[in-house]
Parts: sequence; structure tokens; C-alpha cells
Amino acid sequence: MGNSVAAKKTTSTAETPDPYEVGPLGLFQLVDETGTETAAVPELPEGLAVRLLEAMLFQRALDQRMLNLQRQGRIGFYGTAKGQEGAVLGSGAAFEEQDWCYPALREGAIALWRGMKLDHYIAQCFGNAADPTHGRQMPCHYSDAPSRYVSLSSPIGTQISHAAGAARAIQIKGDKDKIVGGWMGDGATSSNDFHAGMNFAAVWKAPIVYICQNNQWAISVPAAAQTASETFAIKAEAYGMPGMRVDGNDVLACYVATKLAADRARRGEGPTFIEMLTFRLGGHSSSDDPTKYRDESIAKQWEQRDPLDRHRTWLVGKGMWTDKMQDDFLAEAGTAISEAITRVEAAPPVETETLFSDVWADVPAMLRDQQDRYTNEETV
Ligand SMILES: Cc1ncc(C[n+]2csc(CCOP(=O)(O)OP(=O)(O)O)c2C)c(N)n1
Ligand SMILES: [Mg+2]
Repeated sequence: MGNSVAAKKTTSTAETPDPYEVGPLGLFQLVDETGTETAAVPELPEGLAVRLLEAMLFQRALDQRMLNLQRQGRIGFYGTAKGQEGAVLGSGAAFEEQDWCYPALREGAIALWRGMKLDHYIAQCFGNAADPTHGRQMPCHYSDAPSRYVSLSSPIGTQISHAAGAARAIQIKGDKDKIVGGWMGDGATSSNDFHAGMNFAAVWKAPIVYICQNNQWAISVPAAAQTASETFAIKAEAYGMPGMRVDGNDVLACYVATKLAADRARRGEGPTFIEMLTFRLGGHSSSDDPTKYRDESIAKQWEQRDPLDRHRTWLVGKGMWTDKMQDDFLAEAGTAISEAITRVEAAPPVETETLFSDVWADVPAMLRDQQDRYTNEETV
């Protein structure tokens, strides 16, 4: 597997390479790990670059606090995006309000970016009465209807075909302005649903962008043992869609590449598959200890390529960010997270009656019978 992070340097930073031309065997990059531009950063929407840093800083802080809650036995499970925030937020920011998101495990920051309430994010992990989804999913399986962020199912890769189906439904309904984002990990490319989803999306030229966060591990299985393909991005070609390969720790490159793919999908020109090369700095989840199966000196090397430091250095160089702004932002974020945890943790357990609500518009007789028996036993 080619996991090199050295992008082909452009001769002049005056040009922005086209990630479609860089192709599935190259690596599209705009800013390198020292925060230096290796290619011209195109004009970005007003305020976006700063918002991206803030969102990455927020997610890093939130992930640590949530992991602490798990370690303290206050929530049951958590999976951080540590090291992958650039790929998560760079890709997520390229979608519009009306689009639909079908995430994998590590994209919760996109739900927040799209407007999910912090209390609901935290409550989903507590699974108590403050959780609008009534604790029906494992922690980190967020759904947020207002932001069109659809919960993954734990079986790996299932969201890939759900996303293809949603994109096809948009086509059938003739909703020209909407597209779908479908996220997955490198491991998910070995699932049946990867084939089903990619094939279906390409055959129908469905309006979707697939983003594969190649964090180089699927729990303890390294990317090199996951596929014999030269890169994950090259798989796109077999399905008849373009593949891009992007430096996943370069948040701006992730945004620019995803935005191009999103624009293409919105024009009705079909799907794109984007591999974002990154690294999972933490464990797979709170149930995992990576020191048991991987050489942690490699993780140390990837710490030097931290997407937060890189983007921050770039912003400071542009005069758009200062140490004081960072300190103030982190202080405010810490307070907001603490206050939200306090509010959410005070909520009672989910009411058992909610087992019977929100599932059926017309409750079937068998379930109504169970509900009656439950209610009567309660009152005897
Ligand atoms: C069908 C299925 N097999 C196995 C698992 C157990 N499992 C959970 S996450 C995971 C690895 C996923 O790796 P990847 O797709 O690279 O995503 P990452 O966790 O690295 O973000 C596995 C094997 C599962 N959830 N579903
Ligand atoms: Mg992975």
C-alpha cells in the first residue's frame, strides 16, 4: 500500500492542482505538515478557514472529555476522531444544509458542524432521557434529523449502501439541489456493502460523494492487510467513477477536494470516491489498546503531522489566528462542554414507555398488546 505522505510538489504555488488530475495514485495537498503551502490555496468562503480550526479544536477537546467520561464509568463507550479531525471537518464542511450525511463512527463533528445541539450529542452517549433518540443506539451513533445526519448501524459498511439508496431516491424525486455524503473507514472497503453501494451509485450516476478515511487501521488490521490494491482510491475506477486521493491531515485540501466532488454531484455528473490519508492517533475505541498490536513510534511520527497544528500554523502565518484567540477559544469550549455534561447527566433514565413510541405511525396489534400488558403490569 502506498501510504507515503509526500505529495507531488507543484513547481509554483501560484497554481492549485486539480485533485481529479492528481488522481487516485497521487496525493492532493495544499499545505504541508510545517504549515507551508505546497500549492496555492484557492479562495475560500468568508470565515471558513477560522471556523474549521475552531471546529477541530472543539472536537479534540470534546473527544478527550467524552473519553474521560467513559473511563470514569459515566458512559459505556466512545470512539475519538483524534488525528482525523482535518479529514472529518474538511469533508463535512463541503456539504450544504439541504444535503444528507451518512457517516461512519468518527464523523460526529460533522453533526455538530451542521447544527446538532451539543447537549444532544452528549446525551446520545449517555442514552438517557435527554437523548432525543431515547438511548436506542450505542454511543457515537448519532442521528440528528434537523441536520440530516443519519445514524450509522454498527455492522461495518452498511451506511455505504444506505447512502447510495438515499442518493438514488433524491434522483427519483428530482431534488436537483440535494446530494449525499457517505463516509467510511479503510476497513469498510472490504465489506459487501462497499461493492453494493459503489456499484449502485456509479451505475445510476447518483448524486453522492463517498469519503474513505484511510486512518491505516481497522481496529488491529493494518491497511496493508486490508487490500492488495495500490491505494484505496484506485478502487473507484473499477466501479466507473473517479477516485481522488487527498492528504487527510490537510483540512483545506480535504475541503477543496470534497467541494469539487460535491459540485460535480450537484451538477448531475455522478459520484466521486475520495480516499483521505490520515492516521488514527488513539485507540480504535474506548474498548481498545493499540499498544497491543501496533508500533506506537509510528503514531508518534503522525503526531508531527497533526491536522490541528498544521492548520493553525497556516492561519497564524496569514495573520488570521493568535495564541490569545486559541487560549480564549479553548477556555470557552471547555466551559461549554462542562456545562452541557452537567445538564445532560442530570437527566433521568429513558422512560420504558418510549420503547413503544416513535417506531410505528400505526402501532401494530401485536405491539399494542405488549404495550397494554406492560402498562397493566405496571399499575397492578
Ligand atoms: C460486519 C462487522 N464486522 C466487524 C465489526 C467489528 N468492527 C467494528 S469497527 C471495525 C473496524 C473498522 O475499521 P475502519 O472501517 O477502517 O474504520 P475505523 O474504525 O478505522 O474508523 C470492526 C472490524 C463490525 N462492527 N461489523
Ligand atoms: Mg480505519
